[in-house]
Amino acid sequence: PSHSQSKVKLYDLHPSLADFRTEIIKGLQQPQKAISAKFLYDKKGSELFDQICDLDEYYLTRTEMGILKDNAHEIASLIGDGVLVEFGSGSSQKVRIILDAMKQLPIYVALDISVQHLYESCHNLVEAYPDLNAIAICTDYTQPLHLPKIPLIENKYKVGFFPGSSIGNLEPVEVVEFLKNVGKILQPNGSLIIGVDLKKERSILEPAYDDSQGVSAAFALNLLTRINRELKANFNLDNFIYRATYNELGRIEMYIVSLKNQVIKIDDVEIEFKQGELLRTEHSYKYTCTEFQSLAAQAGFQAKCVWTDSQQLFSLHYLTF
Ligand code: AVI
Repeated sequence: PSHSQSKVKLYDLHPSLADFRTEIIKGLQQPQKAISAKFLYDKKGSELFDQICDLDEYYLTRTEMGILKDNAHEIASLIGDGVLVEFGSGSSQKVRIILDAMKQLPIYVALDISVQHLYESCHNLVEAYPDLNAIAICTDYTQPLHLPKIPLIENKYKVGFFPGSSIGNLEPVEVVEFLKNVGKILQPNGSLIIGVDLKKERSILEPAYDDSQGVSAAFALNLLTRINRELKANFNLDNFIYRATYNELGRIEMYIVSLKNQVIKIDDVEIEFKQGELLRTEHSYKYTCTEFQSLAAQAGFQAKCVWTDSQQLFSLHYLTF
């Protein structure tokens, strides 16, 4: 029996949660209505996103897991005795594929914004890998950040891990800023393993973001339910639909569409929607390998190697800083 509870060290940097009300109202008062994708992930939203990951049409998760499995030994040897730093660790599932292939477990640092999810996931991980040294840092990894002084990892070779193609939900300019920030955390001589969804035919991409069971639609529309509940708003969900389209900018654009002219109240604030008006919930950019490598180069990363699946659906890049 292992007494692993004490093996997770938690540092809570108390990320300032953006003011939900202020950001939502600001987003809805813009000429092109838009809401930041981070607000999709309340409890229900996180559950729906997990369901999306299991959909037949959503090839991303299983394809990336396959690439990780197929190359786990090479990845493990690249990490060696370095410190593995995961950005947005969520439920820390994919990292297990790497840990399973390591001769000696690395020190694992998990960064995530949700303190409870972070701590529970690290705790479960340490249960499964009793010899793992896990450090959980609660922080908003999309904001410029410094790691606290942790003697165990200071001056050690660090390998960043950012799976899931979450990088695709940032605008390209934000990608460069984010990667610069990642580089600062990993330096000197750090490296990064990052999952990036590849450009491909519309006939594969669009169903992945608008599936036959309507889970993707429910995921987006849950944002309105959340606003109704938390901000005393009166969105009628029957008057809105979800739409996802891939366009020549190389991105999936996800929208909520108003089915009629209507005025919504958020507490005492009125928001007008025209029939057919769009509220943007997310962008999901797709990159060729060379497109992504040149973005990464702008942030000071050198492309060392890229792994893909046999159908060229998804890429996993290994970059050094
Ligand atoms: C989290 N992120 C990588 C997902 C994606 O594929 O862009 C978010 C998502 N939204 C709807 N389906 C998936």
